[in-house]
Amino acid sequence: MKTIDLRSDTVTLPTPAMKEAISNAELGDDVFGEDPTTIRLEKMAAERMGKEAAMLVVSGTMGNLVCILTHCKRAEEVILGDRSHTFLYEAGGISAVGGIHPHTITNQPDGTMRLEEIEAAIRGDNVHFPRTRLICLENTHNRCSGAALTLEYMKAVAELANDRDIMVHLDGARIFNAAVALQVDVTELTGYADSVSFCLSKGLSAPVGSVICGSKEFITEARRNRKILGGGMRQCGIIAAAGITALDEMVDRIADDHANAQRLAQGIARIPGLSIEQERVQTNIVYFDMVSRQIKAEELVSQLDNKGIKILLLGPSRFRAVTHYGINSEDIDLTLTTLGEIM
Ligand code: TLP
Repeated sequence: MKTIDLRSDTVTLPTPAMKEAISNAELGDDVFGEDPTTIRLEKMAAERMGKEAAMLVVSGTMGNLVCILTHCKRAEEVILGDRSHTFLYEAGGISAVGGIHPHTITNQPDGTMRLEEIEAAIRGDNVHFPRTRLICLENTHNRCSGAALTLEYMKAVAELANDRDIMVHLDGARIFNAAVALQVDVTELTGYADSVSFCLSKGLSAPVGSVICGSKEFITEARRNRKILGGGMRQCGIIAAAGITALDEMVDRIADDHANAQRLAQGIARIPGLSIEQERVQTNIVYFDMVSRQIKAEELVSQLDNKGIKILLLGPSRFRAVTHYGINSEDIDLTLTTLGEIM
């Protein structure tokens, strides 16, 4: 029986082409700057993101941490959403490692932070205050229904930041999902950020890795911060090779994941006892809720699990299902039938 694993797009396994690329990868020691495959991926990633330079890192968490460490010194402040991945799920790394102060602002259901709230959060010059150095955006926004932040919003934040001499970092773990959903080139979105971190190992299906992108100067400094974190890798062409295949072959098919997420959301809307804000489903992430009192949320998850279907429980009655390369439309239909039967 096939497991239908909808817990995350991080569960995707490498494609046959990636495995082949991995086994044929030309390798060297990347800490000496001598791994040709990593150099190729970094050049390609920088071009795709419209930035001067790029650097491979182990994970999205490391990507955000290295970028934020590179922008901010100790006791400086970063403005970020209260539902952002960096605030919720990165183990407090920016404070623990960098002594960087997080200033959270409410994330609206569409993943934005209100501009006037960002503006009000920027500190004046006063000895009592930390200095505001950075604003972090997340696109797509994981905890906010996988929402894609629009070009207009990204531009407005960038203008606000530029006026105040503040940098913008983009957690673009799923930036290609945003570009596909908005039907824009990814560089149109990344153009509004000074640094970007994007993941190879989510919707793009590579086994490991994220890439950070920015100016040459920024990436040179980031290389030192990655080293501090123990993230200097040797023959990481093994990882980069799959990343190159991911960028070459896996971006366009993301539209299928979005179509499957729509199919799932539409089906869930028809199942009594479940509720979903269907209009919020824009990309590959589907949140829905249990409203029936006849079955507990944990019970639904475990009954699905017994039938080989995995979803995440992310609150007392809130579920998340994420579509990806390992999921096709029949899997969605089987999930819906099973959900309907259990409910
Ligand atoms: N998100 C994971 C979990 O950590 C929640 C998931 O399953 O969605 N930024 C964003 C927006 C993310 O969603 C994630 C991972 C990361 C950063 C961190 O990436 P990794 O897991 O590679 O450290």
